Amino acid sequence: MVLIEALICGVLDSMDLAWHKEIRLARVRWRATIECSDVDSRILPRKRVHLHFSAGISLGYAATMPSGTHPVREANFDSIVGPTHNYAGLSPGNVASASNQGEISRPREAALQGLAKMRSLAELGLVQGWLPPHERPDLELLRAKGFSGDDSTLLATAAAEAPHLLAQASSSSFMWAANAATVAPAVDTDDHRLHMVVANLQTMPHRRIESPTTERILRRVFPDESRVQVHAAIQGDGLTDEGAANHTRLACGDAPGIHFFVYGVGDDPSQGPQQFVARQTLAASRAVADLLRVPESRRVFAQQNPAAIDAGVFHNDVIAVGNGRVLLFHEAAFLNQDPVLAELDRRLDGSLIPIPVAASEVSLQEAVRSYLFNSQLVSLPDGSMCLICPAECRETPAVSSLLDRLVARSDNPIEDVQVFDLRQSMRNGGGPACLRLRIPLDEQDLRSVHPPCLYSPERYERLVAWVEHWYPEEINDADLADPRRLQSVRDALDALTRILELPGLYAFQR
Ligand code: SUG
Repeated sequence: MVLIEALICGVLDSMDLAWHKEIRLARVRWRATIECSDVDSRILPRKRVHLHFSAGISLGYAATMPSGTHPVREANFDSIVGPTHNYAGLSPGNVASASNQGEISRPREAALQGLAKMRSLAELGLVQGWLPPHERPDLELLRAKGFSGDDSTLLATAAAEAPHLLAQASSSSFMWAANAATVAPAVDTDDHRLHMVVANLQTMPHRRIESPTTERILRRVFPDESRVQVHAAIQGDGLTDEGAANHTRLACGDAPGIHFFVYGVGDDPSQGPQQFVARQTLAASRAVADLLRVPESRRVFAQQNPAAIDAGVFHNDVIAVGNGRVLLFHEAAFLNQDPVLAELDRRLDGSLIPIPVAASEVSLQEAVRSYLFNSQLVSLPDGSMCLICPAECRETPAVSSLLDRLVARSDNPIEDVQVFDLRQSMRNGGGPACLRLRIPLDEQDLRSVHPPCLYSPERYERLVAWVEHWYPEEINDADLADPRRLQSVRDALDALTRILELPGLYAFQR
């Protein structure tokens, strides 16, 4: 005889708000203990059994659901790490970037670690895509700063006279795709199209150069403008935007989601961090929400705790992660935490599952060191959730035991933890969640994606072989100034555009 605790959940929701309000007929949630005989306890899931019941509801749902809306599935698009991945200490306020400045980097290992994560997520049954790297060094940045001459002269003079500028031009920071854009799926927007707003990344000089290429890439990967609208980065004084790293979509099942924007500084700068810069302003978050065409009723704005920014939490995704109805966050994440949570819960019709982590369980420093909150929290095809963590989480005892407790506890849907070695990226302050852009797609949206940018085992093998062929094992400063390296990067990217069927993507090809 085995006892199973079952969380029985049924929600009758619509994708259309008006309809949803009118005929909310059933929201049922109760716990029951079920006795099962003749069941081998070893085959039972460790935690919970989700019993989905839809009989009697689905008919009405299908009949009344507005045409043109379809359930969305989250796709993760990871950027492929670039061949000049290096540690230049370019991001003050990012503890890992500052402390690893000048370390020897290993671009080949970095790219293979990223690809291995992509394959694992695809094998878990998730929709996975990849985005091509940007060309680096970015010679346009050097020219814009007054350097001239042919490519070799440019590199040599920049290396001699402005090594810091050459480091900025050479960074592979585009690899953190969570900073590429902010996304709202069609089900959430008032024109029923998916919208993406490219992040302007204005705060850090080495990241300011990313947005034009990001925009070009996203337009090529999502070419059907009738389904996906890619917006250029916002511009204007005080509008500094770092994309999805400061944005979380929460949703109850297939219902329209709510959009949680977390900013570092609002209208009163004295309320911001004292030591490090706040990279996201409230004005920018508002402008992004407008472009995303998310109705006011589905927007929530909250200020990050300035003390957390000063402790190295340069993006909200270093201190909180959400998925579905779940928000996992450190208790030091937000200013005015209680009203923020109450607001999120209210917008989710009382269904938010908050998972606060107390400083007594995991200190802010341990959170920053382990990147616990930069885990990806994903829904698996069986409906359970899994945390995709960096290896550093298991090496930080307080975090490791928290992970075990989270999985054991029955008050949340996290049933598994998977650990990945992403150390090359982590040393620059980029964990699993930084490396990917979440793009919730319905079936037709998915069909409109440029197919070679979606995971397939064959193309994965080709990408691995491509990395192994072209990427240097190690990189040092002198390599970045070497014109032969620039040529090798271009040859590599040229080959990549054949694998991904993106001819003419790069400026040097046109
Ligand atoms: O912007 N690091 C990146 C890390 C971005 C992480 N992204 C998210 N949290 N979503 C940054 O600080 C370091 C580059 C260097 O120092 O060489 C860097 O840009």
